[in-house]
Amino acid sequence: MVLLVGASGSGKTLLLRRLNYATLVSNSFSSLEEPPLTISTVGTNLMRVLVNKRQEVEVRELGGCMAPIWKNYFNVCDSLMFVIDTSDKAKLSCAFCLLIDILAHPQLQTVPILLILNKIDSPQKLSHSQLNDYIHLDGIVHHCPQRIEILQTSAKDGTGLERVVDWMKHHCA
Ligand SMILES: Nc1nc2c(ncn2[C@@H]2O[C@H](COP(=O)(O)OP(=O)(O)OP(=O)(O)O)[C@@H](O)[C@H]2O)c(=O)[nH]1
Ligand SMILES: [Mg+2]
Repeated sequence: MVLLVGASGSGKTLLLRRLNYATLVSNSFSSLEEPPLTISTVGTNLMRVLVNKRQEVEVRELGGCMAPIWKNYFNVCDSLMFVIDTSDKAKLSCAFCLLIDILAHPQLQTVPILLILNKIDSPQKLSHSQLNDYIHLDGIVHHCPQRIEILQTSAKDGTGLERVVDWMKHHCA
């Protein structure tokens, strides 16, 4: 089981729907339709993603508003994906606090983690190096015991989603 977490509005539900649709229905990450409307996840949202021809992985999104009880799911996860909205400077400090909490949690010390810098299609997006200036992202990653990878995505236009599936293939299957 993969956990998908991140602040409210960072794009988890859209990302998960895209991954589910692209791997199990359309078999393509390009020519995506307009993003479907999403509503804030109050609770959790479980979907399957096909990571290779025969193997499906279950991904459970935990809504941002559920952050105080995310920890109740840490004992059932093999890996974790954390989504950051790169287009919203005002919410970066919230993302930072949530991320630090996750990385420091005793049950997650050996869990592989994918940091997803989402919404890179947005004109307001902050680059990886700007995120380093704001929340010292590479420093955080460098000082953690977990194996952490960072990918940039747009759940809106599909950029980077194949690489997310690739990561899942190696760390979740
Ligand atoms: N421009 C752009 N918008 C995105 C992207 N990903 C998600 N969004 C939009 O961001 C808004 C919030 O997306 P959700 O997927 O509902 O966010 P969430 O992380 O699931 O939020 P919670 O369920 O409240 O925790 C929606 O309007 C999405 O269409 C992206 O890559 N680019
Ligand atoms: Mg959601």
